[in-house]
Amino acid sequence: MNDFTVADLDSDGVNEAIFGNFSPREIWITKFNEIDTTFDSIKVFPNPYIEDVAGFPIGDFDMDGKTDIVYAGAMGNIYLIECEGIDDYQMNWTGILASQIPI
Ligand SMILES: [Ca+2]
Ligand SMILES: [Ca+2]
Repeated sequence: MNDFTVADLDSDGVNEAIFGNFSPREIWITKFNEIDTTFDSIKVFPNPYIEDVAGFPIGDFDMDGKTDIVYAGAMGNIYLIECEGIDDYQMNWTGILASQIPI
């Protein structure tokens, strides 16, 4: 588990946790369950590339009112997950650091 980060990602008053899993390499978003005080899995994003990832800056970087979550991989890939609604998350953008682009 990598960079366990807790925040209310969908602004519903209940905290989510997002973290990276090493084997297999995936990003997990979970939601705090107030009844049994554990985290319930909401969404798992497999890494498109075999690389370790770290993050997770959280904000509304494109100012559209929906929370954005960013993380980056060891090979220079950058990923952005956006919260589209309560418990609804989509990977909306991926990119690569400029120094990694072949010229
Ligand atoms: Ca929430
Ligand atoms: Ca946004």
